[in-house]
Amino acid sequence: MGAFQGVDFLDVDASFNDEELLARRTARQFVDECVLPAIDQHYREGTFPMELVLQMGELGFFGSNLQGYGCAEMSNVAYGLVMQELERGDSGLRSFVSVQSALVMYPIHTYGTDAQKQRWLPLLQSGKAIGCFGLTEPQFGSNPGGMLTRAARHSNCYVLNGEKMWITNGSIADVAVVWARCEDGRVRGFLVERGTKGFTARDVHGKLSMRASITSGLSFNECEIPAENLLPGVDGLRGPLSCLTQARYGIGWGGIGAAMACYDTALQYAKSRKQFDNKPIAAHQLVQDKLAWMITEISKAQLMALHVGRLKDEGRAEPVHISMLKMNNVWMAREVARMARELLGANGIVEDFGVMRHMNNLESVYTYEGTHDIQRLIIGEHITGIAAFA
Ligand code: TGC
Ligand code: FAD
Repeated sequence: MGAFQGVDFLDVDASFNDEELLARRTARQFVDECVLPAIDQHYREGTFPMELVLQMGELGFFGSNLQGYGCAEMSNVAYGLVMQELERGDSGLRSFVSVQSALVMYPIHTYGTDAQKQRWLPLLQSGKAIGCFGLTEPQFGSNPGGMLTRAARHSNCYVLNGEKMWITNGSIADVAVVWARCEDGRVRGFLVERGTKGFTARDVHGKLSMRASITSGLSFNECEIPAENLLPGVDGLRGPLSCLTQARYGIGWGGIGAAMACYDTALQYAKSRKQFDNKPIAAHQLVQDKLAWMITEISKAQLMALHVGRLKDEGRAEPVHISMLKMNNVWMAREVARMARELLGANGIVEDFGVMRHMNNLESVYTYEGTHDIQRLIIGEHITGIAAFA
């Protein structure tokens, strides 16, 4: 397949400023030169490309839309374009950056003490430390409010007991942002450092999706956390849910990247693959119908991402806007990946073309950060005023 030239049917590029185009160019080049040559092997072997972490730190990808502490202070649109390009490489790579930035740096930046910020943010920004975010439990996924993990206050510490499940970067994290229910019934966030007695992490094996990403279960058994590791700036479920809003925003852009990769591959393939009378399959109406559908959906997704990004930069994006962005753009990417796989025929199932890797990854993306149907219910609650979760 030829080099990726971008996908921009509606000239959305004209709406990006120089800073945003530079961020995209930097991430695009990084993905082309460093990610794509290595990703198939990592996916096959079920390993995360750790060798890229420090480089991503140097390029300013971690916490890039946050202020201070060495962060790149990009606009939310520029941050989104970085996430788009990373997911054009692989959803696992974008996941790593989402977790580090939106689920670990964001809560420390927004709810942490000065000492917590000084200690962790420069390390996380540079990639010298890795973070993870523990909200989901074996029995509580879509409904984190049911969590069983408990934090009991002792004289100078909290004692954590419980289990977290499906945690990206769990076993490689230097610091885990863990959400637990306190004795007063309120959910609070804690910074749990690697090596803390009573804290263990164990990887999930046998994944057929997100193979180039580490996913772990976390266990807390009479795990003593110094009292100063509590995130003091928030209590209640609003704490973790506000972090999800940040991460869902990045995923909304990331889906475009995975879809672009699949569309670009399918278009190039359809123009070169010949069947019946030595004509390219792109000459058939049914094939053009699929390609036209794909580019239309990608273009709509780009416009929504750009609009929500501009709202976020103006401080006007509501969580429900971001739910719509995540829901639509990941659905779109999953459909585009499936259609691309179909257009490649048998070649669609081998690793060389990448579409099946994206397709499998997108099954996880469709489910995590709030499933597609949970985003739908969030929108439903907003427009009707009636919560339909229970
Ligand atoms: P509810 O009563 O609606 O809300 C409780 C409090 O939270 C506030 N709130 C939000 N704040 C900011 N952003 C949001 N998105 C918010 N949603 C709600 C709300 O205003 C309220 O505040 P307050 O001050 O009045 O107390 O809570 P609920 O228990 O009814 O939950 C509603 C529901 C189902 C929407 C929520 O539980 C939900 O979003 N569930 C989905 C769970 C989820 O998304 N889990 C993701 C885990 S992390 C992950 O998947 C990482 S993948 C990482 C990767 O590799 O990329
Ligand atoms: P369930 O909640 O059991 O849902 C199963 C099905 O039931 C879904 O289709 C869902 O839409 C549907 N459903 C549930 N409730 C309703 C309802 N009220 N109405 C209609 N339908 C409903 N979590 C973290 O905390 N941190 C992480 O870093 C993290 N990383 C992840 C990485 C990967 C690769 C994956 C796959 C998951 C990760 N997760 C993480 C967990 C993820 O957030 C959960 O899987 C997700 O929230 C869904 O929870 P569940 O899997 O328990 O599904």
